[in-house]
Amino acid sequence: MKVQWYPGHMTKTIKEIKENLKLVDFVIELLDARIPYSSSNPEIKKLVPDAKRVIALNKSDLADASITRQWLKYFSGKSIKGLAIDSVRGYGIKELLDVISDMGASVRDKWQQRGRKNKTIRVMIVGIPNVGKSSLINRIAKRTSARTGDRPGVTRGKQWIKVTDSIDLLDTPGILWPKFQDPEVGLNLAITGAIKEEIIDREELAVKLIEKLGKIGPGIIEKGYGITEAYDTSFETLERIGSIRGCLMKGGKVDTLRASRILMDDYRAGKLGRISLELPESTFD
Ligand SMILES: Nc1nc2c(ncn2[C@@H]2O[C@H](COP(=O)(O)OP(=O)(O)O)[C@@H](O)[C@H]2O)c(=O)[nH]1
Ligand SMILES: [Mg+2]
Repeated sequence: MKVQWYPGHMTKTIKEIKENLKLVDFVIELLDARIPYSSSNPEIKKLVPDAKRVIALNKSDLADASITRQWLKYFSGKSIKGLAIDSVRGYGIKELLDVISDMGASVRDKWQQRGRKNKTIRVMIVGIPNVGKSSLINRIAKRTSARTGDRPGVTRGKQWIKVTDSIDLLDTPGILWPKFQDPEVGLNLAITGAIKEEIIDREELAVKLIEKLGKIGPGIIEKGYGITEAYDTSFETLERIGSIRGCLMKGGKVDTLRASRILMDDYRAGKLGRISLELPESTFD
C-alpha cells in the first residue's frame, strides 16, 4: 500500500518550529505509544539535542503496557528522558512536569552562578498531527493557573501557560510531519488515525490491520468479534466481521466498507484491547 501525504503547509511549519525553538529551553516530543517509531520525525533530532528533549509516549492507555515499558527502557538506554502519559485522563502529566522541573534545575543553577535570578524555564510541545498536542496543552493548562499574557520585549505575540513559578509552556505546539519513505510507517500512521482517511483505501487498510493483528497476537480479532471459524484470507475475516455486526447490503451481500469502518474505530478506541504496533527493534538509528 502506498500512502502519500505531504501537505504544503508542513514545509512552512518547520520554519515556525525553528523560530519557536529559539524561545524555549526544553522540548516535549509527543509520540504515539502504540507507534513510537512511526510517529516520530527524524528532523527533531537535528533541531533539538537529546539533553533538551523529553519523549512523552502519549495515548499509553491504548498501548500494551509491557511494550511501553520496553520503549522507555530503550530510550533510557540512549540517555533520553522518556515517560508514558495519557493526555485525556491526565495520567503521567504530573511526572512529566516533574521531569521538566528537574531538567530545569540544572539550567537555573547555571543562571544563578552567573548571577541571574528567577529565570523562567520555557518549554514547548512538538509532534505529528493527531498525536495529542492540544489535549496535553489543555490538560496542563487545566492543572495550572492557565494562560499568561504576552511578555513584553521577550516573546511578543506568544501566549504562554504558567505551569509553575519557574516553568512556562508555549501555548502553540510545533506540528511535525510524519515520515513516509517506509510503507510500514505509512500503514501504522493510517491505522492509528494520524493521517487522513480519504487518501487510503479503507478496505485495504482494514485487511492490513487484520493481518497485522494476526501476527501481533493470534485471536485478537476472533475474540473481539466472537468469530469461531478460521478463514483463509483476511478479506473473508473482514466479511465475517461485517456479517456479525449486521453490515448487510441489499441482496444480503456484506458491506465491507462499513465493516472496515467498524474495525478501524474499534482498534482506535481500544475496544480490541491495548495493542502496540511497534517494538523498539525498529530503532531510530
Ligand atoms: N485514548 C487517548 N486519546 C487521546 C490521548 N491524547 C489525545 N487523544 C485523542 O486523540 C485525538 C487527537 O488529539 P489532539 O489533542 O487534537 O491532537 P493534536 O492534533 O496533536 O493537537 C483526540 O480525539 C484526542 O481526544 C490519550 O492520551 N489517550
Ligand atoms: Mg491540535
